[in-house]
Amino acid sequence: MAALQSVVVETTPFDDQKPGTSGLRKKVKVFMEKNYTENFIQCILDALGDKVKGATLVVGGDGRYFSKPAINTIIRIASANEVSKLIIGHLGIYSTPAVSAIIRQQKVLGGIVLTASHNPGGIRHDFGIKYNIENGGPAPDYITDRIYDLTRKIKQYKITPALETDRIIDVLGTSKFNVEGRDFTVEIIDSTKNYVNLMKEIFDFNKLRALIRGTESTPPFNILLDSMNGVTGVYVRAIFVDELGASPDNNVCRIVPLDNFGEIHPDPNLTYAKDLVDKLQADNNYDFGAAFDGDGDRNMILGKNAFFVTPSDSLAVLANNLECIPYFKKHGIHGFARSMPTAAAVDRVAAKLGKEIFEVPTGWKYFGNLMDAGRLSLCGEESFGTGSDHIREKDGIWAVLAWLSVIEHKRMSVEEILKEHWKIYGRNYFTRYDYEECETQPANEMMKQLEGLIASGTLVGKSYSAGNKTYKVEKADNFSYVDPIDNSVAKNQGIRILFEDGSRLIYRLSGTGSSGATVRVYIECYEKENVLSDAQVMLKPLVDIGLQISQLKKFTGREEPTVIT
Ligand code: G16
Repeated sequence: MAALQSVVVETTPFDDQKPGTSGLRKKVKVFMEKNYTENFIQCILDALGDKVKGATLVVGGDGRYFSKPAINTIIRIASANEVSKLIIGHLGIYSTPAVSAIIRQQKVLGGIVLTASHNPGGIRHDFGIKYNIENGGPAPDYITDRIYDLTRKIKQYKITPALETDRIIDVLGTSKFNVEGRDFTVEIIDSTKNYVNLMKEIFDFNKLRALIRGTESTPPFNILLDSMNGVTGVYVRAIFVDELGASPDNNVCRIVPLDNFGEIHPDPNLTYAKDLVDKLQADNNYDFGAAFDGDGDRNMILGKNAFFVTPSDSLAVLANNLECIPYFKKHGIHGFARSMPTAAAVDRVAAKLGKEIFEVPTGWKYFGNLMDAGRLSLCGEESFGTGSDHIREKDGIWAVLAWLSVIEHKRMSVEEILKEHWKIYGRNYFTRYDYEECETQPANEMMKQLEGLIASGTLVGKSYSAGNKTYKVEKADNFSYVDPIDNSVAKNQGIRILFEDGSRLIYRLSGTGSSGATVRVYIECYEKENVLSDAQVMLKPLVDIGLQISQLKKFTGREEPTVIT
């Protein structure tokens, strides 16, 4: 085989390649700009230093528009940078949790994940690239900071232009190349096999099959899973239809991954997964519903008649019932964790069970060290993320299997399980207001104004009233976190206004958007006895106070949020 030659291409830096909460996310047309994708890929490899030489990396993503050209670029650049092997999901498809799983199973250096997660896809919408490290989790801040630094200085990238990539990801199998005398291998593998095996090890599939199919003495438990045209479709088919006997006609929907997600917003919340909500409300034969996002790490859980489980409650309920899942019987239950804006329901479970509880900044990457140190078994975020230490990403399919295991074990409906939980622990009412695509400058000014209020010290001790409620501020700060394992510090992770009765108001700017600013306001209160009220009604006074303190309407010009969760 004649050796292929690599070349060095001169380039200039882009000033907007700072990775956000989970990787670099931009409009497709930005990634299409000359050298934009090439620069970023080269900087990821440079950030890894010498370790990249001779290394194996995993590549895959949610299959959104621009995935194929991006994979071809990665193949050519990796080969020129002395990577020895790429393991790529068939057709470029790999859910984010499945990438995490295969990185761990194959014990490789890391992976490049091509996704903008829950952001819309297609030529007019978003693309994204992120790097996951050898534990299978998103790169920590020190690596993404290094990548960003490099993107601001890059002068050249290396590439093997003659390496034939056309249709390479369409066919399972191994291709070998000689690049300047070195062996370079591309292996295209089935994207589901390893992940399905992992789920079989974690859960009792026989019990779950009996739940879904029914038995002589129990009727089928009727589920409806909505993949929202995202990547989970292939996993839903492999696990729920092929393994657990769910009906491909009645129990699953939108399971063919589309590169534009069928022009929907693949974000599993009450606004963007309204189709599923409507279906469950219209047909009370369904006992359970769940939706997933584009790359399969987020989940939304619904009960009969679309009874909504907040992600914060979902985490707490799972924490309280983990022992019915074989994986936790085998590995034990260590600590729990949640991101700072996530309601504190799981903290109460941790206290009762005598487990450690951690509060980390928003971003799954902050859970990784705790898991690697054996101090964290289960964690979650209000942003529809739930997962465990089986991998280092949140995992939508896992969350549904976990919920079905709890239901199978308790023989109760979703609503009954929640009501029982609130009776024992009280209820952390929670809602999140999103103001999407605001202008960046006024949104920044609003945050600055809040910073100023905190710095002035005038908030603490002040009382605010709305409706028939009065709340007194106990503490106000900009959240900062010291990682208990490596002592790294993450500052400015969200404005917190904490009230004497435990209620909280949190303000953050989203780190996952591709343009403009999305303001998120998180509102939480706790009730010991009054647990069956409507969350929006309960939280209305605090919402009004939150809008008053932030002057959100004045700064953003928005009368109403885009999404209420
Ligand atoms: C990403 C991270 C999550 C995080 C979320 C926050 O989610 O993986 O850990 O909670 O971003 O988003 P934002 O900064 O917009 O509030 P994903 O699903 O987009 O990868």
